[in-house]
Amino acid sequence: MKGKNEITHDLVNPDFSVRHASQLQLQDFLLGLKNSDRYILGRAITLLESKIPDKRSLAMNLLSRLPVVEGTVRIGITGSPGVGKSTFIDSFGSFLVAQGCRPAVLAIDPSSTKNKGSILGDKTRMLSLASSEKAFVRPSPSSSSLGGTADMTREAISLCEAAGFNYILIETVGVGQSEIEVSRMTDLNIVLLQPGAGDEIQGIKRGIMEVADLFVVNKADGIQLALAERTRQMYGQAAHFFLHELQGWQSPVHLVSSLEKIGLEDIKQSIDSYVRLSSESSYFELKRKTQLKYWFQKQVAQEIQEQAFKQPKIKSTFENLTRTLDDGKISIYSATNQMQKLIQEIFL
Ligand SMILES: Nc1nc2c(ncn2[C@@H]2O[C@H](COP(=O)(O)OP(=O)(O)OP(=O)(O)O)[C@@H](O)[C@H]2O)c(=O)[nH]1
Ligand SMILES: [Mg+2]
Repeated sequence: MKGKNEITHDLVNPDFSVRHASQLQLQDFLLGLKNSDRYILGRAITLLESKIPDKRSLAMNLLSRLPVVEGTVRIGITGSPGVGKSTFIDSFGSFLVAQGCRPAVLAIDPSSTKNKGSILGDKTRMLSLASSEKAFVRPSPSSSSLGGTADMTREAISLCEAAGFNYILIETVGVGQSEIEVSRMTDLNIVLLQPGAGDEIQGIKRGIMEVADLFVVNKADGIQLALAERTRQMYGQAAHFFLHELQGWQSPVHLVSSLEKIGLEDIKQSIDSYVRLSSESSYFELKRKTQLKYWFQKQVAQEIQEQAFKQPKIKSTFENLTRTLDDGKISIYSATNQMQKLIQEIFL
C-alpha cells in the first residue's frame, strides 16, 4: 500500500516510488543523489531554481553537505546558434556512454526567454542521450530564473557530480557574457565551428583562440566536407601560433559529423590528453581553485551589495540621487561622491 503522499511513476518503472516532490527532505535528496537517482537529481536542480526562501535554504543546506567527488571533467560546449551543439552533445554523450562514462548535460541558453520553444528543442535534439539510463539531460533553466543562471549552473554541476556523473557537458550559445561565465566553471572548452567559419575578411578572431581548448568543425559531411577540411587547416595554423595558457598544449582542431557520428573518438582522446597534461602540471587543480575563489568572491560581493541596499539610509539616498540624476540636477561624479561618503560613514 502506498501512502497518500506518494506518487508512482507507473510508466517509467513499476517499482519506482518516491514521496511527492514538495515533501522531499534533505535526507531524501542526499540518499537519492548517492543512489544516482536521476529523478531526485532533477528535483534537486529544480530546488536550486526556486525563489521560495524555505526551498532556497534547503538547497543551500544540500549543497553544503555534498560529498567531495574526484575524477570528474567539466566541459563547456559553445558555438554560434545552429552550429550543432545539441546534436554534437547527443552524439558525443552517447559515445561516452558506450565507453562506460556517465555524462550529464546542462544548458545555459540566454535565448530561452525570447524563444520559449528552445527548451523543447533541446530535449528533442538530445533524444538518444536523454533516453539512456547512464546519462542525465537537463535543458535550459526556466526563463524566470535568468540572472542567477551562472550560479545555478555551477551548483547544478556539483549535484550532477554527487549523483555519480563524471562528464559534465555544458551547452552555451556563444554570445558574450554567458560564454565567459561558463569558462569560469569548466575544466576545458570545446568551440564548435561551421564549415567556412573564419573565411570572412576579419579572419579568425583572437578572442576565440583564448576560450577554445579544443576546436570541432562540425557538419563535416556531404557537400560541406571539403569546406570543413579547409576550416580545419586554417584554425590549425592559428592554433599553432597561439600560446595556450597550459604549457605544452596546442588546441587541436577536429572534423566531426554529429549527424553521422564521425570523428567522436578523436574528441575523447583529445579530452583525455588535455586532462592528463593539465593534471600532471597541477594546472587542472590550480584552475579549479582559482575558479572557486572567483565564485566565492562574487557571491560574497553580491551578498554585501544586497544587504547594503537594505540599509534604510543607503536605500533612500540612492533612490533620491537616482531621481536627481534623472532630472539632470546633479552630475554623476557628485552623486557617486555622496554615496561613497555615506557608505564610509555607515560602514567604517
Ligand atoms: N549536416 C549536418 N547537420 C547537422 C550536424 N549537426 C547538426 N546539424 C543540423 O544543424 C541544425 C542545428 O543543430 P542544433 O544541434 O540544434 O544546433 P545548436 O548549436 O544546438 O543550436 P542552438 O541551440 O539553437 O544554438 C539542425 O538542423 C541539425 O540537424 C552535422 O553534423 N551535419
Ligand atoms: Mg542547442
